[in-house]
Amino acid sequence: MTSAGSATVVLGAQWGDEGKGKLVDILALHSDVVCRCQGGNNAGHTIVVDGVMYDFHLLPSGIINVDATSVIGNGVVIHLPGMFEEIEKNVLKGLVGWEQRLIVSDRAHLVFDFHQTIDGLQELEKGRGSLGTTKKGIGPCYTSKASRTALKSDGPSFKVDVDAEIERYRSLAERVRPLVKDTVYYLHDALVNKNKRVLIEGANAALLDLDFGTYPYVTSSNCTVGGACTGLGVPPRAIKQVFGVVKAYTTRVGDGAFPTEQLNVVGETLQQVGREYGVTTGRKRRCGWLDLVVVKYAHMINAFDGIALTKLDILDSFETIKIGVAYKHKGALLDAFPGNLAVLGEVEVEYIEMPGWKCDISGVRQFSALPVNAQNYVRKIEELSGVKAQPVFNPAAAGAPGGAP
Ligand code: 2SA
Ligand code: GDP
Ligand code: MG
Repeated sequence: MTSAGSATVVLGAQWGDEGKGKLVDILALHSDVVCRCQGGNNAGHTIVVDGVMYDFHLLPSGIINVDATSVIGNGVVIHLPGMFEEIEKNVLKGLVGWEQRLIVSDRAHLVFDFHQTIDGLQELEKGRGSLGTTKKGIGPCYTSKASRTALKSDGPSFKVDVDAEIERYRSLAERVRPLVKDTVYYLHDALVNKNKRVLIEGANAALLDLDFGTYPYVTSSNCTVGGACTGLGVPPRAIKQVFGVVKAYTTRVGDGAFPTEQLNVVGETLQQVGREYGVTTGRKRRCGWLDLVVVKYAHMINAFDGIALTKLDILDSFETIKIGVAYKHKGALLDAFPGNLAVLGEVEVEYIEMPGWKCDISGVRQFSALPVNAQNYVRKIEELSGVKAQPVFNPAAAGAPGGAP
């Protein structure tokens, strides 16, 4: 649970889409402030409240909680048209009172339409070597930020109507102005003077981290715990808990190495039963067995206090279930997750195999009610990762908001 005067961080421990939105929605009930610290509207966080499915991209998933303030921090890159479209879409679904509880950092950088155009053109230019970005302009916007100059817009196949774009953003600037605040001071005051419970919602995931992920097949922000500090101005000491969200198998959307990927009926089953489609782009996600080398690597960087395990029910039909436990390269066991992408692309995965439970667990709400083979699967993840793991059950049945479909 979140505690007063401190921050709790929720992070993806794989390649994203682990179900962070679902955990954030649950923890937001015990939080006063819910923040996004990095990324932009490339992210797609799904939550289900009272049978209504909401997908958040830029807004913190906690915006649904009428008792919490939502903060879009300095580390986030904001596409204003996208943000207002997202708000309007969710208002139609029942989101109320957001004007009173959404704060946008005065230091956050803006994604312009031309950043998105450049993102698309760069992907096109790379052809078969493309990264599989969401084309939301995330990379080009962070590039502009890091270069400390306006992006040059005189590429050969690219023309910007600067005046028209500025005019369009001028009117959006008026709409966003009432929401803009110095969120660094706001959060300092909330934590230090007001003893508030702050929840930080990571976007994307460890293996998509610009520094620690499978570069260059990564996003352009730090999706590991450091990003929570730099993206909000919250000191490391304020962080009291870090939860890693782990899906019971692995998915990846976009290109890049994926050692436990199953290009067979196993992968197809996970994709279909798990309804693994990108929330932002609608792309089919690539699927494979749980990779503990990845989870342990993410834990090493983030020091998780606990693992929140999601989508265990998607494994219901399997006779046996595999877990990747080690990598071998050219016959030798590796003692680390390889930083070299060529090596990662060549590793052989060593698996352990566990018996499946072969029954429907989607209605289960507590650990002790899980079939013993499902309990064993969770315990094995704990044993191999060295972190306490807790399945995230759908709380909707117990009368609380949130949870999986
Ligand atoms: P980008 O657009 O520059 O951040 O893309 C770079 C890489 O990061 C991956 N990425 C993601 N991976 C998983 N989920 C994401 N959000 C959406 C979702 C994705 C979607 O929730 O489903 O709808 O396709 C996300 N955002 C970025 C991306 O695939 C590239 O590999
Ligand atoms: P995020 O980006 O980490 O927030 O995750 P996404 O929202 O992109 O993808 C996770 C998907 O899995 C969403 O559609 C969730 O509703 C769904 N989900 C989360 N937990 C569970 C679960 O335990 N069981 C099932 N069946 N679906 C789940
Ligand atoms: Mg997602």
